[in-house]
Amino acid sequence: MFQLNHVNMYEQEHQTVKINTIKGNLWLTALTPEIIHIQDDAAHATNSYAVEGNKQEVVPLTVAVQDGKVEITTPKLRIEIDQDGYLDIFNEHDQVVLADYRGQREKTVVQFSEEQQELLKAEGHVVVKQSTASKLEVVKVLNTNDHFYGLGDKTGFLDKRGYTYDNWNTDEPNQGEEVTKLYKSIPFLIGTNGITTYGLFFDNSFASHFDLGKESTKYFYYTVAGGGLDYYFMLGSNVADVVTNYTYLTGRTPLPQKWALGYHQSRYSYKTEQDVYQVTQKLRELQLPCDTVHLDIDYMDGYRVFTVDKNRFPDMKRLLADLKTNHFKVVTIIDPGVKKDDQYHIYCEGVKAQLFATNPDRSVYTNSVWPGVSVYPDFGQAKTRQWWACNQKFLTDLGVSGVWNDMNEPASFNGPIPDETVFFDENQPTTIQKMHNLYGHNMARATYAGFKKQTGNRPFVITRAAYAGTQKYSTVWTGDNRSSWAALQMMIPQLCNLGLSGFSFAGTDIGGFLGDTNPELLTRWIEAGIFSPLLRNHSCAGTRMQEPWQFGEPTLAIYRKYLQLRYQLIDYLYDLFAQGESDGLPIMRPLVTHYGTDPEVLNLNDEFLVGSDLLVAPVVAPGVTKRMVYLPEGSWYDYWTGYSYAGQAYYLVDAPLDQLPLFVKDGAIIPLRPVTEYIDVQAENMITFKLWGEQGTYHHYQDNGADFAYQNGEYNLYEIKMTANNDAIRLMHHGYQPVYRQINLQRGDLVISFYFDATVQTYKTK
Ligand code: MIG
Repeated sequence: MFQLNHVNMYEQEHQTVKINTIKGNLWLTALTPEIIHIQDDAAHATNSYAVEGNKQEVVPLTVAVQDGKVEITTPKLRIEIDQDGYLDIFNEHDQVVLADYRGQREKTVVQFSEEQQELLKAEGHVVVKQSTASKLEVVKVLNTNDHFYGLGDKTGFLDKRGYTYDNWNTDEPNQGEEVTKLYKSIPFLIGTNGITTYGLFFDNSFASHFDLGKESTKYFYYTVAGGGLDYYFMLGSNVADVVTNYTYLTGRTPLPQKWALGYHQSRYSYKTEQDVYQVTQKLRELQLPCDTVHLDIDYMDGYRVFTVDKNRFPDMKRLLADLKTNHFKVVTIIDPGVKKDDQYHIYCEGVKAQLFATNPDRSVYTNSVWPGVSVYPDFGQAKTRQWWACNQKFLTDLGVSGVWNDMNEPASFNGPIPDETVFFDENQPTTIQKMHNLYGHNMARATYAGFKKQTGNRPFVITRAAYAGTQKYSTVWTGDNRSSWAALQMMIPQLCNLGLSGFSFAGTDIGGFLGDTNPELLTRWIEAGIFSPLLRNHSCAGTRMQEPWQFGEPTLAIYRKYLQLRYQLIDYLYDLFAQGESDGLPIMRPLVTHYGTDPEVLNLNDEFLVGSDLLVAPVVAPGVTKRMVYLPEGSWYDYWTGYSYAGQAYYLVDAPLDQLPLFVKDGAIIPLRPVTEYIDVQAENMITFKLWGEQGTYHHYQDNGADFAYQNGEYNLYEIKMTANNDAIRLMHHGYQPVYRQINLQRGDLVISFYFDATVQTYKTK
């Protein structure tokens, strides 16, 4: 075997250690005591789209050579790297957290022959190609009790163990549990066995593949089609900690404009001005709280982006101004595909400035999407992103409040974009193979920048495709789900795993996009989805209409009841978003986030937490009027009746059609706002805090709900402390004018009102 002497086994420069192994150099950088960046030579030279800025903190590091291994120790962990390039990671209690697998892979999955594949296709089967993403391989030891979470929007169940997944952003209308790839590529995995927990983030945008114990029960592996070995290991004492570390690295979901947390009504499409007037009038007439209406592709002139069809929308600006007086915002869709049309300024500008992807011979690459023959803006280039950002002005000038980015995997109707198609990685020409999974990320980033510049407000962007870190710029939805019970069931693990992958602001199409919904499904969907951060009802052209009034009563009344609940609880959600800027924790959380040592919750797919204080156990099957609920450690209260339950037990609870089983943790204080039909920050002068149990403390955040002034201290922070013999309200930070005039503190049915006394800057009872 290759022998290295101690002297040249490693080199150290500050917090980076370069280790000379028989597989080549490994570069290990300690970014924090818990986060280690691991790269090979190829990766060491590249830049990251997911991680922005320098994430390196000062970490006391010791490096030594022991028994032929290099040992790197931080205050939290130790890594041992041997001469063969294998690496094992231990926590401060000397427990192995993650070890490289030393054996050979057992390629156990039997493949169809080419001939068999042809026959299967002839029979009408879709033959799924095996992943070819195999240039580089990372194989880690799998233990009996290991469970996996994260990976973004993937289909299936909460615990990813035993499944395989691919990262290649795909416009996939089938979201069945067996599907391995969807719209987003978030190569981030959380592993836990209840005792030790870690995160692994593979920051490589080429097509990649995870096998989490399907091929073998002894190991799990990651392979990737190109680029270098580039991953981060992060330790945490539980799942929540790992999410905090991961979002420290790739960025946190920023605080949104407050109206964005309201209800959004959408349809493919509200095709004309009259459609939009009708739907908004109906929403108000039926007292259905709503803040936003979405315009799908038919508002454009022949699907040309940054245009309006003048026949259908003769005066878009006036329409949006009218809607604004009724407190409605409008979000418009923008696809990336630019129609190839010599009379169209966007196309002409892009060709002239060389902003589109090209064939290897430098001619502009064309494929086909909604507008017909189209070209693809090359968002990997700064100049394309700037141009795209400037084009948002067309929308903001009309009064558009947010942008919905679709088709940015990117989708193509005329076959996949060929591998050799040239896309740039900043100033370097490369190919679609590297830039494909980054396409939606860079588009959303440009959109965010444009909206921020034009409006000065916190941009509201929704994107379908994403890469790790896109959460910094955009919210996401899960694309074309179905109006089926299976899709409703999958919403919970899908949104929970998106949340654990940094995407706090996520949602599904309420009621289902493809196929026809029905009253019971829509009702259960609004109940289950009422806490999804992005709350939008959307459905496909050609399907049954799906607005809350389409099915009469009792659907309408139940739908209204839950929208009202959402609006009452807006501040609870907004507080979680504010908190999320510093801890990165999502709004919708699987129970494993906080109760990872409880084996009952490791693959609990039909319950979730909202923050840490609300537990939601929706009905997600037809004909069901009772369901079993698992409540974790502690005591819990029924939200509707106040009935108290002991945790770590299963209960059979009533869930008639109009009732969402909802529980509150003992000691929680929940902010409650009077029901309104839209979110009006200006009208906030009274709020109620309700205590569940004997005592609790709560921090409430308030600002103008719109711009970035809060980052300069223009916000208020209130501390509510309720104990057996004393209730107190403390204004911990007062940077936003005004403050609440009245604050009510409630326990059970008893409400005590406090009023602001400006002379002493405190709240007092009268
Ligand atoms: O090929 O814009 O996922 O939400 O309504 C379909 C029309 C294109 C797909 C999106 C969907 C949207 C639809 N779009």
